[in-house]
Amino acid sequence: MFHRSPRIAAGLALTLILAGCSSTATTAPTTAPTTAPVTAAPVVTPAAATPVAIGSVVMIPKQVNNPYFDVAFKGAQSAATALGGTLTQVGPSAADATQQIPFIQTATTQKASAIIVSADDATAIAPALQAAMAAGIKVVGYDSSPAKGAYNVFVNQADTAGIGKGLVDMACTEAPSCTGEIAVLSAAQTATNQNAWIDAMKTTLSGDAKYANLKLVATVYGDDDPTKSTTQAQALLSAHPNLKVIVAPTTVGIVAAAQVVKAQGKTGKVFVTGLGTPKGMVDFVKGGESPVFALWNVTDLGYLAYAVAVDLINGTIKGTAGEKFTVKFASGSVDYTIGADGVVVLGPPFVFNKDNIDQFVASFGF
Ligand code: RAM
Repeated sequence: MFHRSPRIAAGLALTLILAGCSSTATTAPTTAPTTAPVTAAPVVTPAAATPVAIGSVVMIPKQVNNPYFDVAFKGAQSAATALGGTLTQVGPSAADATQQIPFIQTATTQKASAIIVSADDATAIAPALQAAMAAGIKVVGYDSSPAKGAYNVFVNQADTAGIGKGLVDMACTEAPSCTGEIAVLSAAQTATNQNAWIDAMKTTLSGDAKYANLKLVATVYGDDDPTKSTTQAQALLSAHPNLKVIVAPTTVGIVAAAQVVKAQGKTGKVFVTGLGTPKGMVDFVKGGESPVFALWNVTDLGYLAYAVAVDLINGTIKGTAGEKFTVKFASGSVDYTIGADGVVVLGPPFVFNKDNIDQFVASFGF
């Protein structure tokens, strides 16, 4: 289920932090050594836990020149300020696993304490991540999951099946009478997150009679590149003159699709939905090209990923299902439990429309 109001994070309920209120009692030894001078018995204080240095954390997004990842990095930077450690972001300029692997290898050689990575290709980057883990580096996937066994924890932005259903529901809202041709404009063909969402869309489309009149006619890939996404959106409109909705589950693709619909004078005839930043889409929501779309709080996603890295470095979590931890966001503390396959879910996404988009732009700032 998607949120429909501009509440920033699920963490509005405050958790009482009882830091420093340890109730561990210590007793002085009752027998003093016979040779000891007759003075007060030695006072034994418990050894203070040696703080673990967080060290250097390297964040490797799918690509560096994508505003989505800049926002996630800002969230991680806030967490580094609050929790300690040195954070740097490096990564490829295109969403391409071949270009992403050397950044993982360099972070390993430089003995980073943790790598936080959004996978361009789950399996292609797995050997490099496994080598990092073998060298003692903690690996946190965020946004787009590496293959199982190639991370300690994957921080998923939202429940995958829920995103798939949400995307179909929004297409159903935009297509007149929930009827007609729809197409997907995705990111890279190898992107774990987009592929999982598209699969979940297909499951939703075939699993409920409500969507029987929506026909998915094409899935194309713009590689999170504005130019290629534009060309792909144009090609969709030419190849499918009866297209009603373009679903772009990528912040780059959704803007490109909305621009193409507007430029071709198809506003009100072809609609765009998917996952986009409120700031990038505000004109298209108000203009009618994209009446409804969704996203999560990307700043919180970066913050959570960094907080998980710190807990792994500290050893307070290992990435095992059932482990619990608390993250103190600016908006309040949130309790998390690690699920199957070491996955932690940030929370439900938010749905944007012309009535709430200004509030979201103001509160999210992206
Ligand atoms: C793009 C990226 C990212 C995805 C968002 C929605 O910026 O592909 O992986 O999560 O869109």
